[in-house]
Amino acid sequence: MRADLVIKLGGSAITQKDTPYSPNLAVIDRIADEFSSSWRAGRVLLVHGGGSFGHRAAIKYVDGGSKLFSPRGIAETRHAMHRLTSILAESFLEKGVPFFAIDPSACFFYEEADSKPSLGYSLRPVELALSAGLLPSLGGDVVLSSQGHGRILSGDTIARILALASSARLLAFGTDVDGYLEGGKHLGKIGRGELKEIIAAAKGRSNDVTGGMAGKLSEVGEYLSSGGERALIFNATRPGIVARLLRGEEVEGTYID
Ligand code: IP8
Repeated sequence: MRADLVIKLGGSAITQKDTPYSPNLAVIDRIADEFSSSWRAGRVLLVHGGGSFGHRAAIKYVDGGSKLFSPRGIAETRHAMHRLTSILAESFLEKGVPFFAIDPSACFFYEEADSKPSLGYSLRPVELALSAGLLPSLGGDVVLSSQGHGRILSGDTIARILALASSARLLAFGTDVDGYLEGGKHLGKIGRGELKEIIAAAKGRSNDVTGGMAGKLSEVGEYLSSGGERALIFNATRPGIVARLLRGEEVEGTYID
């Protein structure tokens, strides 16, 4: 499988994080418009986060980490992500973009022995969707474990796996901030050698956005050390950036390579 670009749309950009189950339709519709003008079939993979849908549902049931033991909780979380995915699909399809949702819960799974989770998956449906001229789209999800429970699988992890599997030129994380912020200003570039220190600093800060940022930067670290080429953190709420990424242009944000 070969793709140029993997774009993850973070829940902070596409939902209203503080209002349960509410999409940010203005941002979703604008991004769908930008895909409609600038997307070319066969080269882009889309991933999205859970925001006030998946996280809202899961928070009632997770065990303090990422496990869900309640069948009802697993099913509700899956359904919450399904609702958000449907909203995205409607918007993209209305603009003529063949958004093709692939449920990670149906192609990712955890095999666990001695409480060591190992993530298994088949990306063949993603590959086939790409070659069929569709826009494959996967959301963060709850996926099932061989031990009989569910586990939250972040869209950030899915995006990293897809970028590595498709030898993408760029793994781009869209958030609601302008990149990695240090002292109120965003850094235009981070070298892979600086990443460890920056992740430790980001983890030490307590607000939500930074917590999310530390997770993203850790995925970027794993991506680069597994052979990934280049990653980006950008602001998906700013008009025009997604269109420029789709056209292969440089954009504002924090590049990490
Ligand atoms: O927002 C989380 O995905 P993320 C998915 O990409 C669920 O971390 C189900 C909470």
